[in-house]
Amino acid sequence: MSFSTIQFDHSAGVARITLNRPERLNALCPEMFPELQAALDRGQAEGMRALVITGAGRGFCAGADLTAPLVAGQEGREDIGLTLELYYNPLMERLRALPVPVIAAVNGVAAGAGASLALAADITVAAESASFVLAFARIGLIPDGGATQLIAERIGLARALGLSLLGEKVGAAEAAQWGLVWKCVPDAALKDTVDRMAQQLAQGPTVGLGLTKRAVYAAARHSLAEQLALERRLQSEAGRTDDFAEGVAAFLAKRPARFTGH
Ligand code: T3D
Repeated sequence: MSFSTIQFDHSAGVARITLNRPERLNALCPEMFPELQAALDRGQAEGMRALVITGAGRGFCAGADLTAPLVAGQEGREDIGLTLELYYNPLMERLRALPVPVIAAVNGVAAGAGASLALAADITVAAESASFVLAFARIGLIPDGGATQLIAERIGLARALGLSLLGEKVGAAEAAQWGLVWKCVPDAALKDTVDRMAQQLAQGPTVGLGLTKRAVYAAARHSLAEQLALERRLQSEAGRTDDFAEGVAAFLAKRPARFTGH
């Protein structure tokens, strides 16, 4: 599949998806969802070991394209809920389930479902001039794309409700102070910071990192006993990898580990 609304490249284990509709602040249009899914298929088929999502131009993603809404359902009986079910939800669930780390490099405003996308990443790094705005309230919708859960989990109910109900913009520095994002960096440093991070992850013990992501996300919905049981199961898997053997051997030999991702 060739891409018209995104760019995709993959080099040395790092796949990069760039939302590429800068004139609309990379708003999510109907063509973008199949392209995003196809890019993820390609990355997985090519053995990506880390994924970066970013935006072209001055925005990260302005959420749903309000000039070309993605409507699902029969004519006259369109249902935004069905649109979510068919397009948004599968994307968010797929990012969560990807067995490799996902980094959002938030280069500018992330609004509506664009904020959800930025926060669906495992690590969100924001440029100083970036901002987050739950614009849903301004148009009579509820936060979607997982935002009602993702935001409260990161910053607590008081701030999640404030942002959701007031639709106020929060800048990257404050977002980092609140724990909404991992780091806020100077604009000029965003690309290098994220590239270095992605390379580090892509050269890491991929299976262990994927299992780590699974365990951390599962924790919020488990009792301690359930979580301990999950850790026991996933650690068995991690302990059988070549990378575990290599990590221990490298430590004992006082040399850097050479992980293969197996
Ligand atoms: O049906 C479904 O798909 C349901 C799913 C819904 C999920 C959602 O995401 S709902 C929320 C949708 N998003 C918004 O409501 C955000 C709308 N945009 C804004 O509030 C502002 O543009 C921003 C706060 C994001 C940025 O403001 P600013 O001042 O930096 O830029 P701007 O001038 O408003 O925008 C620049 C251009 O991008 C402008 O086009 P123009 O006038 O230069 O031709 C603007 O219209 C366009 N643009 C920005 N956001 C969108 C958009 N075009 C289409 N859809 C957008 N969401």
